[in-house]
Amino acid sequence: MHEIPIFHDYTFGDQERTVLDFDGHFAFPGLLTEDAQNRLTESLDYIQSIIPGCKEGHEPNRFSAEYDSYLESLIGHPQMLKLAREVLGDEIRYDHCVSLNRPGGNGGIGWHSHGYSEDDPRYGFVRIFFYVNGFEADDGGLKVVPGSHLYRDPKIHGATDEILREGWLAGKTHKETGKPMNIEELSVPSGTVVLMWTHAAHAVNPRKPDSDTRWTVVYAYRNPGKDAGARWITPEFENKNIPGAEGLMSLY
Ligand SMILES: O=C(O)CCC(=O)C(=O)O
Ligand SMILES: [Fe+2]
Repeated sequence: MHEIPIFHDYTFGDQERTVLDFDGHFAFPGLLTEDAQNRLTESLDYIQSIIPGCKEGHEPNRFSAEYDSYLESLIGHPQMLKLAREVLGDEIRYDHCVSLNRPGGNGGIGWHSHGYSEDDPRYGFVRIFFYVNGFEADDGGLKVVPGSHLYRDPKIHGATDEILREGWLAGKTHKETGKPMNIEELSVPSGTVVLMWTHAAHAVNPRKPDSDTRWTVVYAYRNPGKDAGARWITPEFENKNIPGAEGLMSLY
C-alpha cells in the first residue's frame, strides 16, 4: 500500500509536544524524504498549472487532494496519520488539503488565525505544512506569534506587522509566562514540515519577484465533535475509498 516513506526518522516526544503547546507551532527541518519532495513538487506544479480558468467553488488549490492522486494518497499515509495522531490523539478526521504555492512576486498573506472549537480546547485542529523547497524569512517566509494560539481567537487580523502589534497583539501576554508575545520570522530548509495549532496567529512575507516558486501544501486534521468551517471535501470525495483513510473523511 504505502510502503514508500515520506518522512525521515524524527522524535515527537514530551519535550517536542511541550514546545508545540507552548509556542503553537513546531518545525521539523528537512523531514520530507527526497522522494516525497520530488513527488510533491511534481504534484504541486500540476495543481498550479490547472488553476487558470478552474471551476469556481471547486478550486484545485483549495481541494488539492481531489485533483492529484499522490496528494490524495498522503491523506491516509501511515506516517502522516502517525504524526497527526501524535499531536491530536487517536480519534482524528481529515479536514482539508490546500496547496499554498507562492510564485515569484506573490504577495504573501497578512496576519490571521483559523477557527475550531473555540469554547472547548479538548477538540484540537492541527495544520501540517509541507514546505517542500523551504524558504528564507524575507522570501515567502512564514511568521508566527508564539503563544497566540492559547487565546483560541479565530478572528485575528492584521494586514502588516505594525497593524498586528498595535492591534491584536497590543498588551497581550503569553498565558503561561505573562511575558509579552512577539512576532517571530522563520527560515526553513527544503523538506521542512511545520505543525501549527489552528488558532495560532500567522502570516507570510511576500515572495521576491525573481525567486522561483515556493512549493507548499498543508494537510489539516482535527478531533471530531464540532462543526468544521474550513472542511473542504466534496461529497464524492468523502465517499471515495482512499486506502488508509477509512473512517477519516466524515465530519463526526
Ligand atoms: O502559505 C503559507 O505558508 C501559510 C498559508 C496559511 O496561512 C494557511 O494555510 O493557513
Ligand atoms: Fe492560515
